[in-house]
Amino acid sequence: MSKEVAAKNKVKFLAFFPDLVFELEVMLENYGMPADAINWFKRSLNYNTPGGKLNRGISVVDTYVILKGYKSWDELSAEEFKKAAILGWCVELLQAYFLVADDMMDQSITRRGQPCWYKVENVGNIAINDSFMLEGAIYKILRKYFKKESYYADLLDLLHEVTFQTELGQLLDLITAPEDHVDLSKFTPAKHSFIVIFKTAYYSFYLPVVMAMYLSGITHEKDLQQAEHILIPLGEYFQIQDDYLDCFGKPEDIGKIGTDIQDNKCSWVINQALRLASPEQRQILDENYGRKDADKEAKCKEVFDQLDIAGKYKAYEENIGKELQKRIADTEEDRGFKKEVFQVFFDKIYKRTK
Ligand code: GPP
Ligand code: MG
Ligand code: MG
Ligand code: MG
Repeated sequence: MSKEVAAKNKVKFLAFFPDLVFELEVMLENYGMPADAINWFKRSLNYNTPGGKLNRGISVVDTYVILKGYKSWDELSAEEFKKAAILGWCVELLQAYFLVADDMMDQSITRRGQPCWYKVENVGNIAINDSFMLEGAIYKILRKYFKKESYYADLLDLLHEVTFQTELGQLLDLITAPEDHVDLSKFTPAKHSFIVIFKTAYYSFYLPVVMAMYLSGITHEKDLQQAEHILIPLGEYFQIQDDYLDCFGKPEDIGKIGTDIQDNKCSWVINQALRLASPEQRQILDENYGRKDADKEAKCKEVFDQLDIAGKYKAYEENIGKELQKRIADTEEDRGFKKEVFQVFFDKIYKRTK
């Protein structure tokens, strides 16, 4: 897909969001909510949902188009676009819910080039309830538009399962990174792998594709398994990029300021460093990692540079790229599934810098 077509699709997808905000506004009016509360919710929806790359949401529509054998979004009927776009926005609402809460847990400062929602004046801890309501919005919308569909229960089950998986990943991410006690020997590649697959891969990669599969009726058990076989390692790679960019990316590219070193996170970067460090370098990491101190953070980055973690990352990226391409090539298409679904995802994220 050309950049121009992708940009045009993004505009079309974005233009649908205000309709959903309006639907939600009417629902709150029907509960008798006062105007200031409705406005608060609208502001939270608009601040937290549409500002990112929208890859996850748009990929529901892209995947549906490919599975139906259409050449472009132009072949979608109005009804088809609406259904796919609603599911796409449900993924974006799920993401908004996670990010509002994650930024509080990670004590982050900025997100998508603006202050994190809890950092906005007069928001603070109300952001906890706002995050719950972003999640609740998903189910209000699905109830309105999908209740009569044969796959409604499957959709709900999928969302609940994937949400729980994400929470499991988040739990392990958090308890592996205690604020007051740094113990780098608790980090292992296996733990890292579990964290990133559960906190990111399921909701970001597996969820949007399976939603589009339900919508298009291509739901053979073997195809769901193929989706998992490729999308989970693809999502693991995506979160490893996120870990790498947290340390080595530019804030103006990634729209956020990295916090992983100061937050004592079991990230891909520190796991590589622990594998390669000399006893002296290990001691520097033990004494400086996971401390709320910019100078100590810089000392860790010096060790990462000495160990050429950036070079190790480039090598990892080449290898995983080849492995994923092989898995995509091996995808069976006999039941109507299309390997292009995976290829489009791969092309969007391979060697990303933001
Ligand atoms: C991203 O990890 C993980 C999530 C967004 C899942 C949060 C799950 C919850 C149940 C709240 P991250 O902290 O590395 O993301 P970022 O770098 O964008 O802050
Ligand atoms: Mg986090
Ligand atoms: Mg975070
Ligand atoms: Mg991160």
